[in-house]
Amino acid sequence: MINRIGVSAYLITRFFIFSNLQNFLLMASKQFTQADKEAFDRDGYVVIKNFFTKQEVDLIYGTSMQDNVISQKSFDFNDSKGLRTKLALWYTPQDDVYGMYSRCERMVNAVEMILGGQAAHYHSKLMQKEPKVGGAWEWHQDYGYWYNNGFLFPDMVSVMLALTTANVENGCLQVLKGSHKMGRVEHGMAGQQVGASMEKVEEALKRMELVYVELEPGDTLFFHCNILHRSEANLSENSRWSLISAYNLVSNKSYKNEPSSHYTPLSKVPDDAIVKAGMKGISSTADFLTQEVDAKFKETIVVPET
Ligand SMILES: O=C(O)CCC(=O)C(=O)O
Repeated sequence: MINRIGVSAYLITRFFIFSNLQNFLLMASKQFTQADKEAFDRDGYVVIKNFFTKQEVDLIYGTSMQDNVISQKSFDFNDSKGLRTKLALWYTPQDDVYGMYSRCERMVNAVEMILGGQAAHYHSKLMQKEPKVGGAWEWHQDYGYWYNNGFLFPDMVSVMLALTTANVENGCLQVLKGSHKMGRVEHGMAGQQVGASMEKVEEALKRMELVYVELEPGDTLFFHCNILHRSEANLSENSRWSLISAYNLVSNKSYKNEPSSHYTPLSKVPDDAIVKAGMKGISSTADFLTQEVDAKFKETIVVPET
């Protein structure tokens, strides 16, 4: 009898220790390491598996799916075949669950390690590539656009959090490994989108490895603003949603009229801020990009002669 009580007590204690340890491991946030930074510098990108926990992704994805402001402020980006990606983009990060993602310490510390100085938030966007209709993105460098927005230095980086599985079937991001070292290449209109000079891309494809960046929810891709990347349409049955935050060095202030967040030092929040924010959606007063502004921005692109 005593023995049985002893065994039960032992099993219960073990259960509690084990489940607490499991919770602790789930909660303990991953940190970006020096080795990650070296991989980023070498390849122009790095993937950190489970950089955000399942609980955090469930909160961000769950909120975004039922966020009326996001759906009102989203607009379509058409590809050359008329397929479209829905996208909502805002500049100043707020106190909602998305802002906590952009501002949490583990994220900002990683970005500051990459940029080598104090980071500001350029913008965040929720990319919604829906089944069967989600559009393709032509080969481009983010700095191919941003240079025209008045940023003199490529001291900028994007961070993509997978909210759903991203794979070859649903049009995951493709990167050309090491292509950030080419520097900025000319961009011009490619269908309705702005794309990189295909002459340069075709040569680059002969020399560098094309990587399909397949991600599971919570996996996070850091990519250099000069890496060449594209994605195929999503013709699968499954959505591909991601939350992408772009950052700038505070000192790299645009000389154009960009919203001030791009040079305002980020106010970091603790890593548990996403969980604390819960399902807090974005305010309709956030400074969203509107389609009209984007259309104007595209007119500023100089189309190279062919
Ligand atoms: O996620 C995608 O399919 C494309 C994203 C992209 O190219 C970008 O954010 O620059």
